[in-house]
Amino acid sequence: MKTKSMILLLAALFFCSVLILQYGCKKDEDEPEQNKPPTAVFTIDPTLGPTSTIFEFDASGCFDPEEPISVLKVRWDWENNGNWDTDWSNDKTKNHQYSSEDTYTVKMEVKDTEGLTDNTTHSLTVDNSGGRVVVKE
Ligand SMILES: [Ca+2]
Ligand SMILES: [Ca+2]
Repeated sequence: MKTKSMILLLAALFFCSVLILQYGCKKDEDEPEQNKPPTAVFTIDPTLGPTSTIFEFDASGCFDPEEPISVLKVRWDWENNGNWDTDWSNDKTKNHQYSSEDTYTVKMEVKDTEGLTDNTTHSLTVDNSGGRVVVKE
């Protein structure tokens, strides 16, 4: 009777070990470390001004599910012409001045350390009229 109990106990222990091992392995398969892309966010201050304006661009609102903002890199295209005007940088703020009046679309791209990216655009207006409305009489 005692031997039978021992065998049952050992069998139970073995069965439990197999279950634990299987669960452990399965858990690893179900939760691979999957990197997700960052999210591009930036602000422009001001969004309207004359050609003397030094516009300030701030991408410190960017975020990533896995990594802190300090390791994310950003780059800028001041007129969204497809040519990046800055190199990748950890510095999230930039200044830029426009030499001619126009409405510009600014594009910013953010990249995490594994190379996943996101980008977004905002527009600003360079206008030397001072925002005055010209009224015709
Ligand atoms: Ca990421
Ligand atoms: Ca450009």
